[in-house]
Amino acid sequence: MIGKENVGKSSFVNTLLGKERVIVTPIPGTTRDPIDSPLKYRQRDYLLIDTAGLKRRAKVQENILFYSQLRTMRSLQRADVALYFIDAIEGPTRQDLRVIGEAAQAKRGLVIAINKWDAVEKDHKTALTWERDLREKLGEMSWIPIIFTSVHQKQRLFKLLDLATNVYDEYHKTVRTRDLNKVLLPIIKETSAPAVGGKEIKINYITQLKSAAPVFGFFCNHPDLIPANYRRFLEKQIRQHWGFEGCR
Ligand SMILES: Nc1nc2c(ncn2[C@@H]2O[C@H](COP(=O)(O)OP(=O)(O)OP(=O)(O)O)[C@@H](O)[C@H]2O)c(=O)[nH]1
Ligand SMILES: [Mg+2]
Repeated sequence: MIGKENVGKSSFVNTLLGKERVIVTPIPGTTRDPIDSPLKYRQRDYLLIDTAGLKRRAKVQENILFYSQLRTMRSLQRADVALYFIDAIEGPTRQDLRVIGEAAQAKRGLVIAINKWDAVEKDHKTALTWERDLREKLGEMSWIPIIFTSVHQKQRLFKLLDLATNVYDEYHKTVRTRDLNKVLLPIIKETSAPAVGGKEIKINYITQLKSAAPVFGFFCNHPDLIPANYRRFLEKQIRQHWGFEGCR
């Protein structure tokens, strides 16, 4: 559980556990150190790691801000999936987006929870608009699933846990080499990488590599000539065919 101070991370943990395991107050900075709580849910074992919230940019000196972010990144190293909490009243800030970007870089599974959804005045379109705006801000990180929660009204809390579980499973999924080649080679033939300096790029073979995070190897000549946008195109094809929601 990561995110800024006072967004409801500890409240979420308590509600899942069904007891007041960690301290909740309206005062920012309530949680000081990461607190681990085991949880059994649908025959699976979880370890919930409640962390100290990120300090708000405007309120503290640079060095305090730096250490609060370092602390969050350190907790992240211990996690398989990070649940990034955003305060619905406040909306996503630049700081939120930067830390989400760093979490994605750290190759952790990611889910974004917009909490305190109860406190937002809304009609039937609000969630859609909210999600669309956030996805726009996320840009190429729009593979991160987004869910609207309210700890106070116990809305979608176990759904959030299910989503995190799904991201974990996706993270450990292996696509068969045969399927990868059968699906992707025709696509690559149809939309090939642009030739650079008269050199034609030929991708001959694709396989998923053994790694902690999903990684795919594309065997080809001139790999250094493949432009970033063609790599993104291939990534998008993999996501379209095999999901990998919430995985970097
Ligand atoms: N309206 C509303 N308030 C909430 C919700 N979840 C938590 N809160 C309130 O938000 C305040 C902060 O909750 P905490 O759970 O302590 O937040 P935190 O993210 O753990 O904060 P730090 O430990 O400071 O990082 C408390 O007053 C909660 O009652 C929610 O879904 N809706
Ligand atoms: Mg807390």
